[in-house]
Amino acid sequence: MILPRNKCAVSIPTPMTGSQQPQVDPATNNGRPIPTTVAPDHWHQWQATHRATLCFVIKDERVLLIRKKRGLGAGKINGPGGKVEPGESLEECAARETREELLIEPLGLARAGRLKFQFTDGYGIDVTVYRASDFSGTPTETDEAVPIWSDLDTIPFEEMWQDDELWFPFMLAHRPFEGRFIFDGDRMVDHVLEIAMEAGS
Ligand code: 6OG
Repeated sequence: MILPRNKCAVSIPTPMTGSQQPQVDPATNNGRPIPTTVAPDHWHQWQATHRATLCFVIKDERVLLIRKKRGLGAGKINGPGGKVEPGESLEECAARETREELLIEPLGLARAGRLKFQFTDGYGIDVTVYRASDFSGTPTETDEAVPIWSDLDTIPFEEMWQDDELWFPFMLAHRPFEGRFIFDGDRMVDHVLEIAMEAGS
């Protein structure tokens, strides 16, 4: 795999199933090929069904997570986040979703990385991850989420999406990351993670 000079790749091999060729499904991806592996040539024309964000408040050696009550990944532990609304910037989306789901205002937002997810049923979601260094207000349960503080050394990855364990350490280390993932339902079937060599902001 050829990577930009300031990137390195971390990839744990996963078994590939099915055809190695991109499939065309006009119903779900505007006629564009749907990637079936993370090989770069499958992603040149990739367009997500939705753009979305995640926001992780990290303070005093703890990270603020949620138990998600509805939407994609309901029942799992994740960060607050959701789909970008028309006219909204990614950062505005991350802050709004955190306000709506936990009734707090995230402060000191910084872009941490980007995750491109292609599901085998044709759905694709392009997620920008933010870190926040502080917040105002009190994390509160809402219709959408239950707040959960986790120590950084006991993050409950077994209750999170399978990809999280791969990129979380780089988010915590302020190392910008970019990943591409193929999911079959809940199961990650292929992935690649590219990490910037130098720490970000
Ligand atoms: P709503 O349905 O809530 O937007 N999301 C994922 N997050 C992680 N960590 N791993 C995945 O692996 C994910 N797929 C989606 C992005 C969906 C929310 O779910 C996140 C959004 O915050 C497949 O509007």
